[in-house]
Amino acid sequence: MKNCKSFYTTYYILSVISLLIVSNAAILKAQNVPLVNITGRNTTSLDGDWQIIIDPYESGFYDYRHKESGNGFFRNEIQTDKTQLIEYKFTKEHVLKVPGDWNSQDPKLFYYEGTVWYKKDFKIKNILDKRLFIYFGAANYESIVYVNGTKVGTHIGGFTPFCFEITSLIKKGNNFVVVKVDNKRNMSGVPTIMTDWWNYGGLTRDVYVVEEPKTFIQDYFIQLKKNSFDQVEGFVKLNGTTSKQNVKIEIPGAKIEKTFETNASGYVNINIPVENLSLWSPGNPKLYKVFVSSGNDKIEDRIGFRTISTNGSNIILNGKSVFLRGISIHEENPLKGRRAYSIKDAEMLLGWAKELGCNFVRLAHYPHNENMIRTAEKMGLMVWEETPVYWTIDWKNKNTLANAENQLSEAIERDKNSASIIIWSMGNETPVSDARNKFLIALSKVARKTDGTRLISAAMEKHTNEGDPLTQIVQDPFADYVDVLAFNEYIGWYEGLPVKCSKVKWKINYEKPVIITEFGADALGGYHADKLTRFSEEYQEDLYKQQISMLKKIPQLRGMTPWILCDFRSPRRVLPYFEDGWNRKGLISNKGIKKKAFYVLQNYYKELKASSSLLK
Ligand code: GCB
Repeated sequence: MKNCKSFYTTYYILSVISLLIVSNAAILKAQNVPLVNITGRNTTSLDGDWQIIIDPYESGFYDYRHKESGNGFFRNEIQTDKTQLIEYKFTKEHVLKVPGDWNSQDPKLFYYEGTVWYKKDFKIKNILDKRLFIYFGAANYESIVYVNGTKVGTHIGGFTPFCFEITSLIKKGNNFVVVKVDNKRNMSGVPTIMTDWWNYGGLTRDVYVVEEPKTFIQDYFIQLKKNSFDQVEGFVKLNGTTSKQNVKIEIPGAKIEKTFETNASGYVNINIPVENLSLWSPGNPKLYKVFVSSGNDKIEDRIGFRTISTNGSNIILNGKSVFLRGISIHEENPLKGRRAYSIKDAEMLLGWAKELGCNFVRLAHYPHNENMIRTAEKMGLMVWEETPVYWTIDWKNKNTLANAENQLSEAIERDKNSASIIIWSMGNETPVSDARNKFLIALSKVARKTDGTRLISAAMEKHTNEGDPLTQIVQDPFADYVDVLAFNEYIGWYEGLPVKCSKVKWKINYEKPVIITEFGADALGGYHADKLTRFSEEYQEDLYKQQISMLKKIPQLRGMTPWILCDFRSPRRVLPYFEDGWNRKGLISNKGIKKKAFYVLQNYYKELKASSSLLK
């Protein structure tokens, strides 16, 4: 009992100290400072081994009354006196690799959903005349960051970058960062508790310390003006100035050099006349070197220039109609059964898409890492980028909407200079209701306001005409707000057998381009049977043949992204032997086997490329 009392006294004192640290942190007013083009900046990588503590009860965060104590794992855990009670310790033996999900790195963490604390020591040689930031490519789902024992910020959302200023906390020499990463699902989150993909937790993408001069280039938007081939438009935004500054933009390959003057807060809209740019397209993935400079700061980027619009039911790329030969992809390396994060992962996945004959990929169901976007851009693949507004969102909850808007804004902030991205998707398979319509309309307004150059869509649902089950229609008020009408359908898998495809009629009363964002069937790679046997490669092959014949009859059809390039892990897929925790709709198995349906789609895409007057 006595011991117990002294324990609680110590505990109380620790909590008070911690509270002081926490309130001190509040004074910092840390906020996310989005930095465009992270790889073009002066960075030190914090990738590699991070020490970890697995903390399912969040003891490092809550006290025994479940009150936020801030007590614990972010503080320097060095024991100064043997009587001091410390019940936690980061050790060299308990480490995880960053970038990387925790599930695939330690069998104990395979199904884990909760908190893991990460710690990394780092050195800063010189702090004079610099501003320092800590940048996370992404961490799923909620992260709290502490530097040298002080809380610097919180971020919600598993797929977009966040960055905090740490200048005032850094000492010359040794420093350390601790991050509490929590991937617990919740009903008001984005996504919610129900998804058909693995809830990989952890510091899943690269982490950097970024060094900047006092005034630096935080953000820029440099793209062709909507529907124009002779004007580049956008803005440059400096951070750290209170007076007007000059900003120079150079594109040596296009003989462009122009200087602008910002307003006193460091912001300027730009407009540059251009001539004869070599336009980016799948057949010509031309990227220009672009330099943005101001004062002591200069950033190099590679930017492609193209236009994208619609006209009636056509999608117009650089003035010509284009058919989107696509495929859907999850951000997962199927051969390793883990999150994809590296350039190599991106080259493997997108290389398979190229082999399939694609000029377009749907990066489902959340913003993928920047390597995917930049590799797609280099390879000449157009991209559909999506927010994790998926299935069962808490439509009436204002915080949920703010969260979704924030995740969308962060994705656009990061990728707005990428020629490959042609469509922002507001979400996937969200059931029509007033509250849902308002939610999606609000999101689409954010997208249009932040980026007036690209198209907007959402993977919607199709419906069946009442009284006539074979007539398929799209009846969704949100269709009025999109540029491209996209929907998923599983005729022949969740809905009847493949032969049903030959019987249905489509009545789509919109003069807008139509993309089928999903169709598919599960097949276990290497399992062969007749074409009516579920889970066989032959069933999936037949389904693809029947789907393609059916879809060709939709007059407004301008593209498709069947579900999906590779088998992917999903805890919903519990059927022994055939599924074993994998969604088997991949055209490529998790062992790298190309299933028969791969070749059906490949042949169709070859045919389209050879015969079509549409752009190749
Ligand atoms: C869908 C979802 C996708 C699933 C897929 C399936 O409609 O959009 O996330 O994985 O169906 O396999 O059921």
